[in-house]
Parts: sequence; structure tokens; C-alpha cells
Amino acid sequence: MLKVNLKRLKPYGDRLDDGQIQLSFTFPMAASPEAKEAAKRYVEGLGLRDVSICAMDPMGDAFTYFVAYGKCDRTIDVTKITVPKIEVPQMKYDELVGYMSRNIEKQIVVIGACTGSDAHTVGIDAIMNMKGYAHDYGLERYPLFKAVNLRSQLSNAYLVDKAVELGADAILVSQVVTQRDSHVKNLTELRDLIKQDHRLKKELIKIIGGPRLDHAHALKMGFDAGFGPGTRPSQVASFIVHEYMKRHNIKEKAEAAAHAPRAAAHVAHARPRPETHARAHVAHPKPRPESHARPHVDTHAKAHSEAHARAHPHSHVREKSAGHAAHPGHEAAAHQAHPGGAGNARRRRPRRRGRRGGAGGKPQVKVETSQ
Ligand code: B12
Repeated sequence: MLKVNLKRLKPYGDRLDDGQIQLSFTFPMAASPEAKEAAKRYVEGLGLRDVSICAMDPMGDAFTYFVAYGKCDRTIDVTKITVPKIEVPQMKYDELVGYMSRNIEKQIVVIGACTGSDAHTVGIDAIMNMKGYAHDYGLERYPLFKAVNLRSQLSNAYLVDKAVELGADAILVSQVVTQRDSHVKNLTELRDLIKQDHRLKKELIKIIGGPRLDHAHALKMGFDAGFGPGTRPSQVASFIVHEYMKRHNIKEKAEAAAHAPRAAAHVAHARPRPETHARAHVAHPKPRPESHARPHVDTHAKAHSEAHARAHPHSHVREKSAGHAAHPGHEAAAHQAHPGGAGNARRRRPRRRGRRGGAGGKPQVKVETSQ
């Protein structure tokens, strides 16, 4: 068992406290024995001992990439470090949808964009698009978010005007390009515009994100939260919902309260209708075991196929139907062709739409605005 001293922590390479470090960098010069020696001396100059340059790779004629190893004696006291974190309960899509339907009475309006000259839309899309990111649905999918993705390369002034027009409760801004601190200039301008614009809701939640941003950075710049690489939409959704409730003094209703008669009526409306619920369920990125329930599908398709064979002994659909038993994804077509299978076709057809992530995949909800 290693006995680690958190007050005097050192990098670990091969043995505890050996201080071994690996680093990589590029010199703007061609690869040569002199370039390698220069790289070694440079790393020694940084305070590392026993330096070895274990890789030297030319990058074109005028650049060389190095990987170096070395030991360092510096230690760090980890016990003195605190980092601001987003301290709200992290809920996944299903849990959050239920939580929102219990606690939120109207849709939360969220607008998002990648502003300034930055053209990278993939990050903001990952958070907002219906199909989401890393098996986690995006904000557009949540019944109680009205999520508007304005994509990229729009000015901060336009974004603020849009926030006013749509009555935004939260603004999401992505910044991917950080060359020459372009993101700092852009976000500072946005923060100042928001501060000066009294048409915006005073409870507006301001969130930034991008591969080189984090929560501490966001707080320092005057935003409410910052999300970095690998962020999942449900983390952002959890933050928005809890922050929204805090800012609107909404007290959390316990799950049991949702079953009380008045609350129950509300929940019943806020929940997706049966067929759309089936769509959401079936199109879940990680299908639950029952949605893959091959035995059920097989049995059903087989029974259906046999019934069909009795009714139409010479029909080619018999083979087709039996084939479908082995390929559940094809079933809807077979059922559509047979009135007897209509109920199932209705349940399964939306699955295909949901999978494509089209707008038709969003569960329909009716939201009650009065208590
Ligand atoms: C795809 C790509 C492009 C595409 C973008 C297509 C598109 N529609 O988005 C194109 C080809 C257009 C492009 C162009 C350029 N690119 Co480019 N691009 C990339 C690349 C390869 C991938 C980026 C990406 O899609 N990541 C995937 C997403 C999912 O990750 P993400 O952005 O980090 O998002 C996650 C989190 O950060 C977070 N997040 C992000 N935004 C937000 C917002 C909110 C509100 C929240 C909550 C969370 C959040 O959640 C996301 C999901 O987890 C990267 C290199 C790389 N491998 O990362 C370079 C990269 C980003 N590009 C770079 C550059 C320099 C450029 C150009 C300037 C190149 C040029 N000289 O023309 C141009 C920029 C043009 C412009 N005006 O912006 C540099 C940026 C360097 C820097 N630090 O500034 C990179 C890092 C490449 C490099 N190593 O040099 N690029």
C-alpha cells in the first residue's frame, strides 16, 4: 500500500516520489543532433534532472516535435487547494424530466450560440441538439425546455436581442477558438452587454462552455457557470433547472407530492402521451433491456406470421414476416401491411423517426401554467 503525502505531492513515474515527468513541445527548427541537444538543455533549464529526449519527430522541414522525460524535486501541498465546482445534484434525462414536471410550471427558455467569429458549432450542438452527445439527450429533447440553438458566428448584440425577444431564462455561449484570447474579448463584451440591458430577465442564467473553459474561469469572468471538455447535456440541464428554481424561489416538491390529486393532474399533462412516450423510450440511446426483448418480438412476429399464413396461404408476406422476426427493426413495415398488427405498428413506427433524431422525436407535452 503506497503512503502518499498529500502535503508534499510529487509526480509518479515508476516509483512513489520519483518526480518523473513527461513533456512534449515543438521547436521551430529542422530535426538534427543539435536540435535534440538543444531540447535536452532546454528541459534541464526548466529545472528537470536526468533528462532524456525519447522522441524527435520532424514536422515538415522547419519544425521538430520532441518528447522528453526528466525528474523534478518540486512538491505541492494539495490540501491547500480548493476549486469552485458546480454543486447541484446531477440528474440523468429520465430523472430530470420527472423532476421538472413536478417542480416547473412552464417551459424554461434556453437560447444557445457560438458567438463572435467562432464557427465551431459542434460543442453547442452537442449540448442542445435533440439527439445529444455521448448517449445523453440534448436540451431540445426535454419537454420543459424551449431550446433555441442559434448556431454560430453571430454578434453578441444579436444574441442579446434574441434573448429579449424570446424571453430567455438562460443563455448558453460556446467559445472554441481561444487564439490570442479572442474568447476573453468576446465573452467580456457579452457580459457587459448583458449587464447594461435592462430588457433581459433579472433572473437570466448565463452559461459559457468550450474545450478550454471551466467553471472557475466562468465565475472569474462574471458568468454563472462554465463547462469544459466532455460535458454532457444532462449536466447542463441539471444546473439550469436547479439554478432556475433557486432564482424563482421554487421549493422542491417531493416525489410523493406529485401523487397528490392536484399535482397529479399537472404531472399527467406534463408527461409525454402514451405513443410519444413509447417513441422516447424506444429511441433511448441506451435501450433498456425490454426494448431489446427479442423473445417478445420473436413470439409476436411468429404468431402474427402464422395468423397471416392461415389467412393468406400463398402470400409472400409470410416469409417476409418470418424474416422480420429475426430483424425486429423491420417489423413496423410488416405490421403496417396487416390491419391485425396495426396496434404494434403504431407503437413501433415512431421508433424509426426518433432514431433519426428528427424534430418529430420530441415528446409532446401540454404544460399547465396555472396552479
Ligand atoms: C471540427 C473542427 C473545425 C470545423 C468546425 C465545424 C463545425 N461546424 O463546428 C471547421 C473545419 C469549420 C473548423 C474551422 C477552424 N478551426 Co477548428 N477544429 C475542429 C476540431 C477538429 C474539432 C472540434 C469539435 O468539433 N469538437 C467536438 C466537440 C463536441 O467538442 P467541444 O467543442 O469541446 O464541446 C464540448 C465541450 O467543450 C462543451 N461545450 C462546448 N461549447 C459549449 C457551450 C456550452 C454553453 C456548454 C455548456 C458546453 C459547451 O460541451 C461539448 C460536449 O462535451 C478541433 C480540434 C479538436 N480535435 O478538438 C479544431 C480546433 C478547435 N480548430 C481550431 C482552429 C484554429 C480553427 C480555425 C481558426 C482554422 C483556420 N485557420 O481556419 C477555423 C476557425 C474558423 C472560425 N471562424 O471559427 C483550433 C482552435 C485552437 C484554439 N485554441 O483557438 C483547434 C483546437 C485545432 C487545433 N489544434 O489547432 N474547425
